[in-house]
Parts: sequence; structure tokens; C-alpha cells
Amino acid sequence: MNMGKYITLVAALFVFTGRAEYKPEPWNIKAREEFAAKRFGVFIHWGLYANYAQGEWYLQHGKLDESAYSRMMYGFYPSRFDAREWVRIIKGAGAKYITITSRHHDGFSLWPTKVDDGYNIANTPFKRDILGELASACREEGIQLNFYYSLMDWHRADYPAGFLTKTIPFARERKPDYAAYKRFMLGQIAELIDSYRPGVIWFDGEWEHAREIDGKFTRTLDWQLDSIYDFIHERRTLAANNNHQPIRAREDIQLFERDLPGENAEGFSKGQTVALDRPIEQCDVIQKNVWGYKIGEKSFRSAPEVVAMVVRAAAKDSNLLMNIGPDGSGQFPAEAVSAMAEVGRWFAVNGESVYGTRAGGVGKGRQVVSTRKGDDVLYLHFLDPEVDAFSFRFSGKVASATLLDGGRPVDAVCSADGTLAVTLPEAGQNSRFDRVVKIRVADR
Ligand code: JFZ
Repeated sequence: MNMGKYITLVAALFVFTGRAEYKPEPWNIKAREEFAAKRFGVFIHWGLYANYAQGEWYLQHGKLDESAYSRMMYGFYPSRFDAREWVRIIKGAGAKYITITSRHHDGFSLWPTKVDDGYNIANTPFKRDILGELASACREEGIQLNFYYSLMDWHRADYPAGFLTKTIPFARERKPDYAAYKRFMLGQIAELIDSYRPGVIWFDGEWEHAREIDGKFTRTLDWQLDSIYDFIHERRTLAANNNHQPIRAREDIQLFERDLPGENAEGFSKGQTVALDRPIEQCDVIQKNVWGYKIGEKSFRSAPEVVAMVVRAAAKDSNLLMNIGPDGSGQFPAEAVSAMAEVGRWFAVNGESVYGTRAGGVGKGRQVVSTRKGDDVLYLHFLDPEVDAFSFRFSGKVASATLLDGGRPVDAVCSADGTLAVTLPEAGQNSRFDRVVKIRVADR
């Protein structure tokens, strides 16, 4: 074969196998759009670590032995776990989906998986299929269920330990074998999708093998993520990865951890370009500084704070995934329950200004932000109790301007120079919650 023919053949093969350029299928585009329209979800970090009540990293932070830590499997009995009650609280908060840790870094699985070595819920005294019960409760209530899945694993001997996993005292002999570990992961992911039909598989932990070493971004393991994403997509499920890296073609959602596009508040999204063609999701915590329940952490976000976070995210075209860590009894911390109930009361009145909206495009820093529905409706969110008025460039015509809560008319005065001045009717009342003005734009 001459060289020219060879090159043509290779090129044809690339096109044929679809490797040249990835294009999401129509079901996938639709699923992304439906996911983005939800705007508000609740993250749940739960596993054996809930019993230690020191956060989800306690195996590593506490310098525990993996073999000592994992014995908690025989003491895991969350007697108050009630999936319906969780879903009632979450739905009542106004959230539209749940993302739960099917398996966190400690390697313990919250469902009776058949493909592991027995380190899962079936071998606890509790025995019940937590993900199964949650999936049924979500299906009954029309809430989407998604699964966090850790790529990094602190329990399995075949996992090729990176810089972090190596710090964990491990009694057995490590036999790094990524092919075997990947088979295990794909087996679990197939089980998760076939049994519980999640909307999204949400990965985390890639970063232990992709980070800066001596000032140079270095990958110490080839995770073969494209093939994992293809495996998930074949099963009509979305894939996301919390890796703080520029988004890959096959990743369906761009994740920001405790940051919003362009804010880099926690330093995680430094240098991250925003994907304009993908839904965005920001995750954050209600019990501060921790994802898994921590008994000594007394600081919780208030309801107005949670509402403001969802609204600021929506104003940047992003969802908010607010984490709650249930305790070892299976209950959400009381502070989270009462805050979420208050959040729900705000959403019951103001939800239309968040669900299914896009970034509004106008605003004033963190004080006033906006969302919109098409070109017909603009929602102004007054997030600062001290700010009751806002002017912005506006070339359209206002059909009506009302306070979403109660429907009273709002002063919205157009000037000849093309600005619209909006003043709240309740000026001076300093509500702790976001006050929303709904502006209907007239047909021109
Ligand atoms: C991870 C987990 O380690 C943590 O326990 C929690 O589950 C959170 C949602 O995700 O935290 C991260 C994720 C990414 C990086 C660091 C910590 N990273 O890219 O450096």
C-alpha cells in the first residue's frame, strides 16, 4: 500500500469510528437542557463516615488505618433513614433533583453491589438498599436522582494509588492494576444505571492523578475517561466530572466547586474557561466547610443565603447543588431541615424566576442580579436588603412590572436616554430574602 492510500484509510477509519469529532446525540442534548432547567438540586454525602461524624475525609484526615476504618461496616445502622422523608424535605425546599454519593473516596458502596469484594450496604447490619429506596421515593415524587461516583478509591488493592491515596495506612498488599479497577468501575456503573436509572453519573477524584507537579500540569494515570463516558452515554445517562479542568467534549455538565463562573471564590476555578454550550452546575455546602456530616461544625447557611446562592447561580446560567450531610442515624441535621423549609417557602412564591430561566444579563454586582424567560420576561432579583432601586440600559417597552410576591405594581420608569429605573414598592423594608420584580416586555 502506498503512503497516500494509507493516510486516506486511517482518516476514513477515524471518521468511521467517530473519533475525529464527538457530537452528542439528540437524547443527550435534550437531557442536558432538562437538567439545566431544574436549576436547584440537593447533594447528599453519606456513607460509613457519617458514623464517625468528622466529615467525609475522616479516613485520610484522621490518619486512620483503612482496615480499622472499614470495620464500621459492621456498625452502620441508620435506624432513622427514611427515603420518603428525605425526598419530602428536599422537594419541600424547592429542589428538583438529588445527587447522592453512591460511593465516595473511602470505597464503601451504598447499594448491594454484586461486583465488589463485599464492602457495601448489604453487609452492614442495616442491609437495606439505600439507593434503591431513594430511587423509588424520587420516582414517586418526580425528583431526578443522580449519582456521585468517586474515581479515586482508598479501599481497593487494584486501584493505582496516587499521591493522596498513598498517604492512607493500608494493611494489605497493593497490586495496582488499572484494567481490573476499570472493569470494576464499569461493572458498578452498569449496575447503578440498570437498577436505578440515574440522570447523571457525577465523577470526582480524577484530580489525584492530574495536578501540578513542580509547576507543571502532570497526569500520573490515564483514566481512559472517553471510553467510560461512551459507556455511560450508551446507557442514555449524562456524565460530569468535578476535576477543575477545562471541560472535555464528552462531559455533559461543567462543574464548579464552591465557585461560580468568573468568580474563582475558592480558587478552584482559576483559569477555567466557561463552556458556553453545556449546562453549568455549582456545588456548595449547607454545613460549612464539610460535605459529610461533622458533629462539631455548628455553622450552617441560613435560608436567605441559600436562596441568594441559587439565584446568583441562575443569573450566571448555572444550577446550584446544595449539599446536606445526613448523620449516622440517617437524619439531616436539624439546622439544615429548618433552613430548607424556609427556602421552600420562598420558592413556592418565587420559583418561576429561577426554574427554566437563563442569565438575565443585567445587574449590579452581588446586590442585584437577573434571570429571564426568553425575550418576554425579565426577573430582577434584589438580594441586598439595603438596595431598593436599580437602573439599567433598556431599549424595550415595559408591559408590566410587578413584585412577584403579592403582585403589587412596581415603579418602572423609562427615560428618554434609554434607561429603566425600577424602585421596589416595599422600599425600606429590608427583607432578608431576595425580592423579585417581574418585568413583562411589550411586543414591539
Ligand atoms: C471533592 C471531594 O474530595 C470532597 O469530599 C467532596 O466530595 C467534593 C464535592 O468533591 O473535592 C475535591 C474535588 C476536586 C478537587 C479537590 C477536591 N480538585 O480538583 O483539586
